[in-house]
Amino acid sequence: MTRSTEKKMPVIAICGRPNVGKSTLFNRITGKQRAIVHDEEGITRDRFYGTAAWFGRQFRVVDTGGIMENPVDEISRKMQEQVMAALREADAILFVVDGRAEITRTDNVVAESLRRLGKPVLVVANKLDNAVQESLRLEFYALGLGDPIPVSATHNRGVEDLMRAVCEVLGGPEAEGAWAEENISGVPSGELLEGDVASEEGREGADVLTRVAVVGRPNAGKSSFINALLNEERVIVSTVPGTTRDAIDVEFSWQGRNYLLVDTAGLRRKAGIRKEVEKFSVARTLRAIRQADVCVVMVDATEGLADQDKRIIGYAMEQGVGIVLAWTKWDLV
Ligand SMILES: Nc1nc2c(ncn2[C@@H]2O[C@H](COP(=O)(O)OP(=O)(O)OP(=O)(O)O)[C@@H](O)[C@H]2O)c(=O)[nH]1
Ligand SMILES: [Mg+2]
Repeated sequence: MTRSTEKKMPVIAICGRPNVGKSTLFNRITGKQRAIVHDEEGITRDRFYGTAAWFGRQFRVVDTGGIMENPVDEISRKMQEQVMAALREADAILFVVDGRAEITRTDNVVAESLRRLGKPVLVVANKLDNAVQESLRLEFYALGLGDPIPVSATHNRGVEDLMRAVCEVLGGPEAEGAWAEENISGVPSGELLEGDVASEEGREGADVLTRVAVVGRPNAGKSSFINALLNEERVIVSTVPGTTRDAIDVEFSWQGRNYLLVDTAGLRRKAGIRKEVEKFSVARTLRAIRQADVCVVMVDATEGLADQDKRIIGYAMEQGVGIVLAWTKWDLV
């Protein structure tokens, strides 16, 4: 699969309140355990893209951070901008609600803005883990966005029906092909795109694209560097160390070559890791290094080369990955 085919795929954005199971659903739809799932609010921050194939159609799927009505801190405010960017780009929107909870004020506010957006929206009542709970979906008719679809992302219930509904709302000429006999008789659930199976630990589209992992200690300036290259707020930047959590893939073309830049969570000393979510982040950063062709190791010039930087460089060298050392915050030296 080349990047140009990806560009043409319809985009499905997953949005909703914090902790309703958006990332769990994203992982189900894309058939991979890529997005970080954790029982805490506000885990996902940046936009996180993946590809999926269902019923013979291909999609780009984007997971987003939880929607908050009154974001108080800088990161939360920037998260909301990232959600808006995903919704602007979307061809269809999955509005995920907690099927076992009452409709909240935030749910209603989101529903209202989604109606105004005028794009196809499907209400996904998640966390309905068994047949008895399924009837709880009826509560969500009150959102005024049509038939709520009962799903259990954790138990993989209802995901196939959801994706069938997605194909229907997207319509278009390819949709007719989607109902060809071989697609109905085959088992379509979460089938992976060709080449994707190998890519989990392999190098997706290595022939067309150079993978560049941007790594370093927390707050070294990795995300700022990526935004500067792209000249847009693609990833969230804040002064809080540990802002980036997932390893975020960003496509980038320069002088006729295609690159996949991977913004990663900063690697701090093991002793400094206290929150469980950071362990997930570290695992994803290490994977990004293993999969990279080149690692740009960002070192904060105001702090100089620390032991932790040497460990990061050592790990990249062990993996046989090319290394570029970049000194950031040079203006402060
Ligand atoms: N019982 C049940 N739990 C679920 C289901 N889907 C998600 N969860 C749990 O809900 C919690 C939050 O899941 P996430 O997928 O991280 O939720 P999110 O909406 O992405 O959360 P933020 O990124 O923080 O906004 C985790 O503990 C999940 O295991 C489901 O279908 N059933
Ligand atoms: Mg999430």
